[in-house]
Amino acid sequence: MSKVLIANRGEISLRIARACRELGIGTLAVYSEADEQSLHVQLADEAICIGPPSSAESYLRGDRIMSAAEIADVDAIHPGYGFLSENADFAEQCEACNILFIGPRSETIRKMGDKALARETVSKAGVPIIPGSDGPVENEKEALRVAKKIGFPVIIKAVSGGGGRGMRIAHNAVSFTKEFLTAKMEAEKAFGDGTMYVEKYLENPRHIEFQILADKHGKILHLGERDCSVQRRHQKVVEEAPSVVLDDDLRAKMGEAAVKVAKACDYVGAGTVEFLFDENRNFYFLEMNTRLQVEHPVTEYITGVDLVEQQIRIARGEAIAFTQNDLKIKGHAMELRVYAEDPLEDFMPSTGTLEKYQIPQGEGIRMDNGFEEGMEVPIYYDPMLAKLVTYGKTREEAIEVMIKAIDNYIVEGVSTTLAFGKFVFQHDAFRSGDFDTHFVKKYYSPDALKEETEQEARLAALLALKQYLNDKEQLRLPSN
Ligand code: MV4
Repeated sequence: MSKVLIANRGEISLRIARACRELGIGTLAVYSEADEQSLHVQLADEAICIGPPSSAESYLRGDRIMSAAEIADVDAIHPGYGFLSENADFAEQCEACNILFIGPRSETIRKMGDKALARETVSKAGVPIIPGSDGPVENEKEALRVAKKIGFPVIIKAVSGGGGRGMRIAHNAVSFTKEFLTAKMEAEKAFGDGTMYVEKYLENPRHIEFQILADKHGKILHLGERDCSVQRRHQKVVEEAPSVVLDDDLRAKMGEAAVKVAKACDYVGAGTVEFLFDENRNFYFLEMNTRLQVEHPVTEYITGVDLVEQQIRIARGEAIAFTQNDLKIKGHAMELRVYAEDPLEDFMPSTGTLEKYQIPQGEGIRMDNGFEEGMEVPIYYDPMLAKLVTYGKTREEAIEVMIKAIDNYIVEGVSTTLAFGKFVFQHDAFRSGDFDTHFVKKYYSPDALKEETEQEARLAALLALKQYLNDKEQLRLPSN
């Protein structure tokens, strides 16, 4: 493998380019007209413009990306996350053109992309799934029959959904049909596919996902879990590894289940098996993500494994060079996704110029960042600025490093979610580990954030005053 096309932008594009460089592999960046000045274009060895700013006309255009791959004569394409990363047709085109797709085979992506088929596959492999319909339901009548059988509340999901879109909860038979038809209509509009299935609704689950790696020689390993329970409207906010709720025994059991899932779909590469985890410590398969995830750095911190390097080695046919037993979880890592959004204005995207942009650095801090001072935050894409990742020997230490790092992260010109992140890390429920997927809804409000920020400002003013008075004393300045 001598040249890789990176079919992405932002921080993940930089992350992949660095891994390629370390392995002595050349890189080709692709970019939209809005990204001409961006860091991912500057860092790559070569770059090709693939279209106008909108994703639909650039980063989502498999045909244009394939043309760039042919022109520059690359050996492989790394899709990153989002965009074409879970597009089975694109992976299939790569296969047909003899370009390595750095990810699983197209059949695997297709199978796991159909959420009902994924459930069936996983269940056959002996991994627990949430009680629900056997495959998709024909219509609202059949769906209601299933709902009555498994008992309310139930959740209605789209077979082509995932990540929370096209989902509806029904609490009783009276509201069921309306919710079902609304969800179906939304799914038709969003995915062009209104095929639905039904599951028992778990009320207060935690979201725990396992990282797996599988090579082309049949070896499959898991790299422990990430707890991604803190999210806001299906958008992850904070991720950590390991989870406070698992012990070694349960970690081994869930890890084994994740490996079974990977085996059941002939997985190759890096993947993630998502589970819901309930109050009775039961776990259930939710979905499999057939890509590198945004939050992969927390796993890298606690295992010492470079996941992008492993993806590349696996794609070029190497066997994984370590065993399950070699993998030891050490310390604790936290990730905060920093978005250009205003937490006081319902997380409205905030675009503009980064008038000031100073990122924190130091022991136990990793910044996966895509921006520099003076750059514009474009309106066309996901507003994530960076991932702030911290490490400590203990969870408490990782949190302390995180809070200091947030304080040393200076952004002016656009609003960010940094203060919201600090709110999470300072919250008793988060610190005690007693939280679930409803954390943000339960505890966050703009007023709570304002209150905390004001309290901190008062404290800072008091400290400054005290310092001033001390200094005055020591300097023996005349007091008038
Ligand atoms: C669920 C659920 C409760 N019960 N399924 C949301 C995203 C999509 N991947 C699946 N999701 C859920 N499915 C059953 N049977 C609750 C959620 C859910 C959730 C899951 C993980 C992380 C955050 C979440 C927030 C709200 C709902």
